[in-house]
Amino acid sequence: MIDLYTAPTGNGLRAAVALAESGLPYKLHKLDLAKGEAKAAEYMKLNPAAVIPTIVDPEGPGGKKVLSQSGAILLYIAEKSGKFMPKDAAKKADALQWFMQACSDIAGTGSTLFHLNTHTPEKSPAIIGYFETRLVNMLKVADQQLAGKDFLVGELSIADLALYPAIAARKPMIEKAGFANLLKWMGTMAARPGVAKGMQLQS
Ligand SMILES: N[C@@H](CCC(=O)N[C@@H](CS)C(=O)NCC(=O)O)C(=O)O
Repeated sequence: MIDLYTAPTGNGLRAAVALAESGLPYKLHKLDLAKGEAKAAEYMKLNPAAVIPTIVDPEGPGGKKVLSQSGAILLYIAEKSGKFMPKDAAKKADALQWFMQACSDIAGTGSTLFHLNTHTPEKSPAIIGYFETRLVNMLKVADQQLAGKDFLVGELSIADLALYPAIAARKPMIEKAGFANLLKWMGTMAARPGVAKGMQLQS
C-alpha cells in the first residue's frame, strides 16, 4: 500500500490523479499547507524540501522507497502499474515531451501566476501579463496537438495525467482564448472515474 502525502494544488493533484487512475492501492494523507503541515519536522523527514507531494512505497525497488517531485512520482506509478507509457517508441517520446511541458513550463508558469495574483502585494500588470501570455501560448500548442485526438498522443498517457491537474482551475482562461480542443479534452478527463477520484482531494 503506497502512502501519498499531498494537498489540493496542481502538483499535489497530479500525484493523486495518477495513483487513482493506476488502480494501485494507496492511502491518502491530506496536508494543510496553510497550517504549515508540509513544514512539520515529521513530514520533513520524508521530504526535506518541505513541499508536497511525497509517496512512500514499502514495496519499492530494493525495499521502502520515498519519492518526491510529482513528475518523478508519475513516472514511478507508470512503471509500477505498467500503464500510461505508450509502447510505441515514437509515441513514448511524444508523451515524454508533453509530460515535461506540463510538469515544468505549465506548472511553473501557472503557480507563478497564482502567486503573483493572490499573494504578492504589489501587482505589476507587465509581469502578470508576461506570465499570462506565456501560459496562453503553451495552452495554444496543447490545443493544437489535441485537434482530432481524445488524448495528447492519441492514448491516455502520463502527458494527460500531468497536464490536467495543472490546468483544471484555468477553465475561464481557456474559454476566453477559445481553445475548443482543450475544453473537450478537459471534459473527457474530468469524466474519468480515476481522475474524478483524484480531484476529490479539492473538496
Ligand atoms: N516541482 C515540485 C513542486 C512541489 C511544490 O512546490 N509544492 C508546493 C505546492 S504546489 C508546496 O508544497 N509548497 C509548500 C507550502 O506551500 O507550504 C513537484 O512537482 O512536486
